[in-house]
Amino acid sequence: MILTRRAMLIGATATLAGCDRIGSNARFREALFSAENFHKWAQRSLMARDAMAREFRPDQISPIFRANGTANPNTPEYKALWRGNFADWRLRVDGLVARPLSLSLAQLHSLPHRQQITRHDCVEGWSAIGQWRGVPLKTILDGAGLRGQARYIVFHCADRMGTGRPYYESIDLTDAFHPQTLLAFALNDRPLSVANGAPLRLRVERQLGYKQAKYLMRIEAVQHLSAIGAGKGGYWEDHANYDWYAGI
Ligand SMILES: Nc1nc2c(c(=O)[nH]1)N[C@H]1C(S)=C(S)[C@@H](COP(=O)(O)O)O[C@H]1N2
Ligand SMILES: [Mo]
Repeated sequence: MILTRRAMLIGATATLAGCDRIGSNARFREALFSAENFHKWAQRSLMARDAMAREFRPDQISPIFRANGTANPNTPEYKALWRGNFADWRLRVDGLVARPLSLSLAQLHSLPHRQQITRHDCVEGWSAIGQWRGVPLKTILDGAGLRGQARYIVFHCADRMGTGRPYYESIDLTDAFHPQTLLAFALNDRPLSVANGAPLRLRVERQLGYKQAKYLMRIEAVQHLSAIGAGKGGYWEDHANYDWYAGI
């Protein structure tokens, strides 16, 4: 099910113990040894990945949080939702989940919130500090109930890019369950503007700007990324060879 660090370590230990019973030749021992090294390495990097992104003070908030990429999806569907103040917008949560969800903004507002002041770093060479408020993604995923095969969470957005293809992004479960990973509906104490991703965007604070998907419409739990878009896990990964893992 949900891959906690503890569960992974228990799994790794069980595998090693199981292997130990299977054989004792030199090559096998060598493999076991390297598996053990791998295990230690994995443990260290997992711990590092659990670390919190730096949070800032209110007086450090950037006066303007510039918009980048799509500043308005401008599709007939999005315009209709915007005109209705997003009352008819729904976030779909589906894929490898036990209970598919369809959540209104009001429902998201009624769930426990988290607020954090973090720095956004765009690969194009600019940064901005903003205060985000939203629902931890974990809350939503726990509500939907991830199935055991789920390995990635995919974020489908309302905007289409120059190629006509929709923007999308994806993250692994370590990032999805990180306490600072939010579905954010407010920036600097105001509802998200259209330029910054209204009505809802992802904040995955230990990743670069292009992972912070705006204009969320649908969250999908999948086992593999290969079936979506060109299969590299995100719009810029597909079209500009950006790294899928943009951890900082
Ligand atoms: N749906 C969607 N999400 C997106 C983009 C986009 O064009 N469309 N651009 C990405 C990039 S490259 C960055 S740097 C940030 C910009 O967020 P901002 O417009 O709030 O500054 O959003 C990311 N998420
Ligand atoms: Mo970016």
